[in-house]
Amino acid sequence: MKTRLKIAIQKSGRLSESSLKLLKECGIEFDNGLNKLKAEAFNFPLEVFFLRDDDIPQYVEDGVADIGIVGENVVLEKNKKTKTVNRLGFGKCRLSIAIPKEQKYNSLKDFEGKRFATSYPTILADYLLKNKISAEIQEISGSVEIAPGIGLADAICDLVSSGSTLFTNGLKETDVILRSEALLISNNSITKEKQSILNKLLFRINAVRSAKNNKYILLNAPNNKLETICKILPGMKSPTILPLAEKGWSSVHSVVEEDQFWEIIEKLKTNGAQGILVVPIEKMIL
Ligand code: PRT
Ligand code: ZN
Repeated sequence: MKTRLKIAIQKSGRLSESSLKLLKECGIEFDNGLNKLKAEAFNFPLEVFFLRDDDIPQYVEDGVADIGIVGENVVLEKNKKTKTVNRLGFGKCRLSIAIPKEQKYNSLKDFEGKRFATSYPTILADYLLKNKISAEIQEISGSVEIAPGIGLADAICDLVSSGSTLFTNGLKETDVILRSEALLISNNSITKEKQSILNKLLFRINAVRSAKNNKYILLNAPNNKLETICKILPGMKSPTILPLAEKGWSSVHSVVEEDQFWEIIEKLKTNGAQGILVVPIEKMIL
């Protein structure tokens, strides 16, 4: 039987859509009909398991799945023996401490002897220990944000993304314990054959992710400005320069990183670039 790499992804939740999208962008096709527990890819040696995110680290440690996509917060909380292969850049959030907004706050010392409610007792206990604070931790599995209001705790430790859950529950963030994103984790001892499938998958993931962080840019420039313009453009190697039909002008093609994008465009304009076109890149092989 052909070897397949087994990947665990979240069945339904905040990471599901982006995990499926990533596999799709890697050109991997499978049937993910509702209520399916697993699916075999048609065009890549991959088998996909749809699981609860909390179970993924354990399944990967046990080798039931070879790899998995799961939040760093879950990986650290479960503390299983797995390795992180790649950071995936989605599912970003922070694990923070929050208290009722009317309460004064000076420093972590204010939490000495206080009661916390959290779904992340391991990470929180570790953080408090490192900061030499002794406090009581009450583990609860959901709706942590209501704990101070019902007198269950003085503070909470929970995931935050926009902050609106804290806000609507009259809480304010005091300390960020962890900044988390989705990780690709792997079993500690996968076979050579599976490792080579994983390498192929990683190659595709990296191509997809670099493409997302970069844009293809085309512009026209007078030849006497080419030198300055080429200095502004970082490019993968050096920009491509093609003569235009109009004498004394060239077309310049290059790749720019998303986070430097606006700064570069402004500089290009002030240095004589015209007709600037910016195009998304689908895949980028470095
Ligand atoms: O059913 P299953 O166990 O698989 O899913 P789940 O309900 O345990 O997890 P899910 O789908 O809620 O989250 C999956 C992962 O998404 C988490 O482990 C994080 O890695 C990541 N993630 C990113 C988040 C958030 N952002 C997030 N905002 N997980 C949860 N939240 C919750 C948070 O707990 C709080 O209730 O959203 C609320 C806060 O959001 P804001 O925008 O109001 O601040
Ligand atoms: Zn969960």
